[in-house]
Amino acid sequence: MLLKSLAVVSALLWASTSFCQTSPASRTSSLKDAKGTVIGQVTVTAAPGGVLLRVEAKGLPPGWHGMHFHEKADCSDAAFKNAGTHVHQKTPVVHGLLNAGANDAGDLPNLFVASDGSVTVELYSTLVTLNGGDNHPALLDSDGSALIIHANPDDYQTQPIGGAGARIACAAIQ
Ligand SMILES: [Cu+2]
Repeated sequence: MLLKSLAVVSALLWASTSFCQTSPASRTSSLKDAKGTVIGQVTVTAAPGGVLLRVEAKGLPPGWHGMHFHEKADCSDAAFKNAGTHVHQKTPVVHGLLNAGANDAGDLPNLFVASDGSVTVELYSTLVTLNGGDNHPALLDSDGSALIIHANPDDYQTQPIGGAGARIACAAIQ
């Protein structure tokens, strides 16, 4: 009987603590192409030591594309130049996930779009945070940030953006 009551009490305690847990902070934004058409969705979720990024889109050119976090939550022009350069903390910015001296916080792995133009991916970056901390730049700083998809793949080495070319899709993270 005592054991049974203890089990009930611990079950109640477990239930109350799990109800008290808050879900992790996240932001979901529309992904737009150069014509301003919404072609998908980007979600960034705060994770211990970084962020989890989910990209879901349709209507992109098939194949490999560079993808980075850019400085500002501004996708207002067709070339997406208003989004600024990559998110960074140190200058000069050295780009490239395969570059030994890199300090480019906006760096991300390439995206592969299927032959039907669709893509769904989740990945993790330890180079930025959603809200700050860990001495890494915050995506949700005063002017926000943007996820930019480029026309070509990022070679992860050459400056300033690994040869990724034009900006073809943009999501304002704010
Ligand atoms: Cu970029």
